[in-house]
Amino acid sequence: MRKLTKIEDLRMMADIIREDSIVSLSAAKSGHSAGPLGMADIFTAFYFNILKHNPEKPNWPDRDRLILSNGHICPVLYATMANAGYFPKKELLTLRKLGTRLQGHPHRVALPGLETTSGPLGSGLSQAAGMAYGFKLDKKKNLVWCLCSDGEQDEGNHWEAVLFAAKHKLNNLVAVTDRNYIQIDGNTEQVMPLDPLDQKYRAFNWNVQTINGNDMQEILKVLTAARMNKNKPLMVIANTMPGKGVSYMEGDYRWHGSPPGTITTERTPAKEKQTAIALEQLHQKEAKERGNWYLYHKKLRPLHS
Ligand SMILES: Cc1ncc(C[n+]2csc(CCOP(=O)(O)OP(=O)(O)O)c2C)c(N)n1
Ligand SMILES: [Mg+2]
Repeated sequence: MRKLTKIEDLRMMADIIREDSIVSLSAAKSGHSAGPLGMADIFTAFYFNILKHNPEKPNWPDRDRLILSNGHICPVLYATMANAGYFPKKELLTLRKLGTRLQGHPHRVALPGLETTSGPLGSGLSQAAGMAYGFKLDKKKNLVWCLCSDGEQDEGNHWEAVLFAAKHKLNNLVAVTDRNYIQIDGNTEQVMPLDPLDQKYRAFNWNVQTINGNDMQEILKVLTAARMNKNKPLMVIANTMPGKGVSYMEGDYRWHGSPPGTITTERTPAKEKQTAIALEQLHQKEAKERGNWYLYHKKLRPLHS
């Protein structure tokens, strides 16, 4: 595993992963932008610091399990896995193409390193809770992490898993909610209110932590401590900015399911300029954080440079 321990290195990697997500989405001409950009910091923290995993041995039995329940944000999963060494970065350009291993929703059998096939929202926490329970029965120490979105918590199945995990005191299960307040048709609180989400999980007998999901320091602190989680399952509510890093996407639900170059809003530049502007904005941010580190680790540069 390629481990990064310095906060500035992790921040820079997150920016590279944002750029690579945009490059692959633009090449695909379809797919989801807002969630991947918002979750890039958390994915970076997982694959470059927190997770016990080995890209060269994806089936290593002692690995942690990371389940992506909201499968539609997989462009960021693929960009992170490629940078972590699971497959060549140029394969990111095959996103959503016919026959690719990088399907529009993750296909476990196609790509080594994926733990589940996902896309139907609301089912990932059940899968993760089942795995965590299995590890308990087998007296194994593996940790199960489950990434979920806020919109998918409109699904009843999600809450059945919440009950199950609390009943079995699955302290080896840590879920992270991408609390970006958007879903396909608008703001979550208008479509189907979830707040106060932290109190709901406490009432269901979970431990709860709330973090700024775009602050690397906070992410590392809470996810590192999560390894010591005791007595109950843990929900980390990560407040994130959908579309993080691209000015015309930030906070706008209309980018939930579209790549740059495909839609016009009152905030967007002309369609044909959207990809270039997104990459320029992300690249400037990355360049600021880059310093000498970049020269040393040149091979980690973004796909398009
Ligand atoms: C069971 C199910 N119903 C509907 C969909 C279609 N769908 C895909 S993403 C999405 C919005 C979910 O909200 P969220 O995950 O919070 O969106 P994001 O924050 O990533 O924009 C919907 C309704 C689905 N994938 N599965
Ligand atoms: Mg959401």
